[in-house]
Amino acid sequence: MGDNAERMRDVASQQALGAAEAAEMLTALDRWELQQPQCRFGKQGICCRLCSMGPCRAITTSKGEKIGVCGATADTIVARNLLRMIAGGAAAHSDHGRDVAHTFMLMAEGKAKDYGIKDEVKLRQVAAEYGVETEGKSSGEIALGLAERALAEFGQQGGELKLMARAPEPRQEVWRKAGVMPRGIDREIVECMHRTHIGVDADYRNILRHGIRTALSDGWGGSMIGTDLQDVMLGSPVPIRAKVNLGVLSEDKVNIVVHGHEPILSEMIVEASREPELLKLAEEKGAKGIQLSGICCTANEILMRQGIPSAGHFLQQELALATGAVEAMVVDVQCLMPGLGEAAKCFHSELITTSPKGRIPGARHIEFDEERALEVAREIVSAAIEKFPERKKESVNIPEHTMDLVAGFTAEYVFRMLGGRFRPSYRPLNNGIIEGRLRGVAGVVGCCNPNVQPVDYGHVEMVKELIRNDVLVVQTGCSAIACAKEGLLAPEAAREYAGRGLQEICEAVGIPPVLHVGSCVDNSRILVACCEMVNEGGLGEDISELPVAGAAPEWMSEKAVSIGMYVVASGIFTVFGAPLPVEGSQAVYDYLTKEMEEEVGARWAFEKDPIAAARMMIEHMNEKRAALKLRPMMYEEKEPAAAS
Ligand code: SF4
Ligand code: MSK
Repeated sequence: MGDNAERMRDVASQQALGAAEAAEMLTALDRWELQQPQCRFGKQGICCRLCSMGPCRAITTSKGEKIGVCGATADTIVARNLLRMIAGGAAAHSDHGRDVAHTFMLMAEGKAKDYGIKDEVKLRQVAAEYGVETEGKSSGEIALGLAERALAEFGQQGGELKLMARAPEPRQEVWRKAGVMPRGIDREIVECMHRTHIGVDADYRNILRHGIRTALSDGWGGSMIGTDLQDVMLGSPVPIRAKVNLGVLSEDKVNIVVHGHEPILSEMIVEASREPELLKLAEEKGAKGIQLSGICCTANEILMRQGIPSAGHFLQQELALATGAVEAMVVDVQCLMPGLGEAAKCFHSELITTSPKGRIPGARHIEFDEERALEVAREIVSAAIEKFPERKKESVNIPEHTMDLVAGFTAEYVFRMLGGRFRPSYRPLNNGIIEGRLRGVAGVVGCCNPNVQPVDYGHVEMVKELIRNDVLVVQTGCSAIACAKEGLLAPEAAREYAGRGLQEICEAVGIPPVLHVGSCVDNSRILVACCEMVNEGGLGEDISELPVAGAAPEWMSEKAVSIGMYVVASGIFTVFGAPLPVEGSQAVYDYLTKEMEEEVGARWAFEKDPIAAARMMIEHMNEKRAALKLRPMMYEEKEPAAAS
């Protein structure tokens, strides 16, 4: 297997890769090497197995056309495959949102007694948007009304999703005109599956437009509902200091690592892990306490709200186990590697699945029940404690590295904070852009992927290039964790890495140049922040006029595809590192990278070199600034940096 310094960027992960090798534990990076060379047809999106006349690879005929047995062209096959990816991603986010709404309903009905209303202001604000009567009503009554309306969005059959109305009016008109306004969340996802069944939709543009509609139902529907109701029920995050990387695991405490995406159970595990009885039990078993940490977006959720440290991102899940110090890894849904089952067997670690939707062979299953949430959490924490005596000291290898970060920024809090506590407003942010102190805002999000090595290279180099050119960066998901490990999410990073204009703003307000806004569903916060920027005035009438851009330099999941599509469809130029699997169709490629601009005011781009990709984003912001006739930037643009 390769040189670990060339495989992963951070030293802690390199060390853990060494520990995995010593324990003969295969990681995703090892399995990725075993997969080389990967299938060219799959990469180009021209492999179809939608019916059993196939599987077909779009084969070139004597007339030069690429077709499958049924006559589907490469354009049709590529578009259908992409639509199914969007359906998968939107389904994952939206089912998360549905589960949150379901728990919210149980809470409002008094059945999920361990939950309550933690953000009354947001409850009233969101309820009002949904048309729920708030005047003279108790928070319980309002919550019940909101739960009913939010849940109804999933099964809605016609009309428009409620939260689409958060977008500026011209944006809504763009969606209506293009025929991509989502009608109901589940409806759009089901229709993806219908249209891609053999013999239905063969027009690639028609297929892709439904992809846009489905992705919008994720970003402005399922994901936004998830974020909003989580904030109301679990509390809206506020900036909080914490630590990140594998070194957050403890040598002498019971280590519990929560992993996946939904904070509903993990919030309860946080509570249980602080209970005196369980701390006493841990001591009785010889531990000095309980160390809770997280992986992936479950980590981001409890990091944002509780300051619980993050042990790492998607490609560090097996590495956390390789430290030999994890008593229990508790997983819910999404981004859980099936390989965890085998990895856990190399040590004393217990892998605990908790969702009926996400079971893994070899794992113990303790099923979550919203109506007994804290009780289930206690059971899980006890199970972890019981494992502590089995830990073998000689197998423990915890890398020492950790990094400080500040997380917990939201659309409501962060930009208003720029306006100070007593004058909450987006005005200072907009003014910073108008005056040329800030070039614009970039959302850099998404996964990490063994296709980009050393892992994290794409995120870190892109973000450094952006902030040194006075671009404020907002992040979610694994991208945020990757940059946090590098120290980019600490306030001190402004002085070290940011351009002078961004530095002045960060120092005046006391924020890092890179803001952690949450988990994958929380990309909806970025959409809301863009709406607020437009509403504040001075930067055009629509999101597509803003000097903003999006990126996912190391994307891998279907969710990332859905996110990319709804971000572009919301009017934001977006660059992915590796191209989507569409290169088998020039027509689909052109639709995404050119035609979408005419239809929705923004387009996709693909660029593997993260610095070159950052320059594309900077160039885009410069063009938008020029179109808005904003003042020239106060400080000069810098020449592209050499990779660090
Ligand atoms: Fe082949 Fe058409 Fe069946 Fe796809 S749907 S497997 S292209 S015959
Ligand atoms: S966890 S979807 S690897 S960002 Fe949200 Fe990370 Fe991507 Fe999963």
